[in-house]
Amino acid sequence: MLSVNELLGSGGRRNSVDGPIVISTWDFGVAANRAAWAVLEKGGHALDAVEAGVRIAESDLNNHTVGKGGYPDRDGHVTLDACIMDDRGNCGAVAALEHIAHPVSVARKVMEETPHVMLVGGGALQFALERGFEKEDLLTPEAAAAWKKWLQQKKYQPVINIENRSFTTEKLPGNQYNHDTIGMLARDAAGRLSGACTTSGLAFKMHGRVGDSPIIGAGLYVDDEIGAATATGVGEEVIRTVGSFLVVELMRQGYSPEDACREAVNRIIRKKPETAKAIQVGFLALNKRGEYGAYALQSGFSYAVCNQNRQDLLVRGKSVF
Ligand code: SD4
Repeated sequence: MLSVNELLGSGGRRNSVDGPIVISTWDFGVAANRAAWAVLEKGGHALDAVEAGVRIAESDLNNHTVGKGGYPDRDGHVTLDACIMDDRGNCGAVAALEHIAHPVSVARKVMEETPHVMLVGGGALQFALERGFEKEDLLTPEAAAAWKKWLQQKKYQPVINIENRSFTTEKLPGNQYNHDTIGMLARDAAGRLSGACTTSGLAFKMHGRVGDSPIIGAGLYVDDEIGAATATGVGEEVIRTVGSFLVVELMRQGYSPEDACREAVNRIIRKKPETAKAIQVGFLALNKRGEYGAYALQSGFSYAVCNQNRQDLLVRGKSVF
């Protein structure tokens, strides 16, 4: 994987490309983007691209974060949150879903085959099984071992940038007390926008806790007239500020994607200044013209960009702190 941070990191307020583009959160976004690109380069729909893309992160057992292999809640249950949204305002979500390795695909079925937007817990599982999804044990031996180790101290403290492998200043292997999320945004050859977001949520959360990731407007928002945004980090602060919707609305007012993300981050700081210093939240945005940008509370956030010029770009996100 190529780590390039200088190309877009400085002065690039309005990075843009012609043609299809897909962007996604964190280092593992590079691999996920490739799967999305396979759809986009053939002229496929942005919705199919984002679903295919984030499924890569969901199936990666070494990613103790998203899908199978994710760290469990404090009672040992792996509970998954995901949502998806298309260019026509259609959206679907699942929250606190257990035993299904690809929650984003269940979310898409909620969107396409029910009159609802979100199904949770046992109801979401029932729906998934009815639609033919396989019931699996999602708790891998490695994740179970991490949970048992955590139980010895039971300290619940999300670690900043646990998602990041490239730009962090922390040594990561011991920092297993958090999770990461993949948020992905795409514009296809026809100019249509879509997005998806999927996670196992914060590690060792309370049973039943739902973060921002499956909540339309918080973890993800797409408005085909304007642009799309997604969030990662401590979901409570993203929900409080309806972060992704805010980013899209700021772009509607004329903000560039990067400036919109920065303003959303500043909103978190203004509401909870002390909390904001101790946590990570990052926003990623793409507008209708294919311009993209990101901003985070803390340094160490990264995002991946894929387009016709280059499929493996990893960008260091700017930050307030
Ligand atoms: C959550 N936002 O459940 C997710 C976690 C996350 O990077 O994004 N981590 O709050």
